[in-house]
Amino acid sequence: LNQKGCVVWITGLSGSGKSTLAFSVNKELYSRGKLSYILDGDNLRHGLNKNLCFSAEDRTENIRRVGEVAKLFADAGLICIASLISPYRKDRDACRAMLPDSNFIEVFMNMPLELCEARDPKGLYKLARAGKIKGFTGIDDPYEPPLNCEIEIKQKDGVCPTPNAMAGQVVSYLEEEGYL
Ligand code: GGZ
Repeated sequence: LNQKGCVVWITGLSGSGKSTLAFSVNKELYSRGKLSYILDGDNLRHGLNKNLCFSAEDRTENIRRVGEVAKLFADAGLICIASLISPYRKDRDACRAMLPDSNFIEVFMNMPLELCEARDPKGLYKLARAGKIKGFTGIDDPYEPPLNCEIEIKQKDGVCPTPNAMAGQVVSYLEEEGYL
């Protein structure tokens, strides 16, 4: 395997498109013969992190564990794509600090709350607005946007980039940095 590992860390609100981006990047890397692996917050909460809820402490522990696992994948030479809300800046920075700095690539899904809420793929925003879910990120729980992310994905003229275009942004960056 001739491949330099790294962590692509995708952060953003629920419904901002993190998983879609992760799958799209994964697919493009596969087609280029590169080994990658997705760590998705929602999925890991069914296994590795099933004892964790959504308090600030549990989210911090969730991010810490996934950061450690992502580091192992990167050490093994894979491009590890982590997709979690990861609402706290200090938690993301702690994951960055686990790796040589340039090996942690933070991708911010900078989508307006209104858009995420309108998509509401699992109906969770609706439940949060109705008070049936407490502490939902963006509604009654904080999200701290990155200050120095490597990649920002956002709308242009009120239009969202396609999954392919979003993945293109990430893949171009990986190319420039010598990972591909
Ligand atoms: C935020 C919640 C919550 C609360 C359940 N707040 O969009 P989804 O549904 O599929 O993914 C979200 C997932 C968040 O898990 P993460 O591990 O990424 O969160 S964190 O990084 O903050 O630890 C959402 C669902 O779980 N979900 N309750 N209260 N999202």
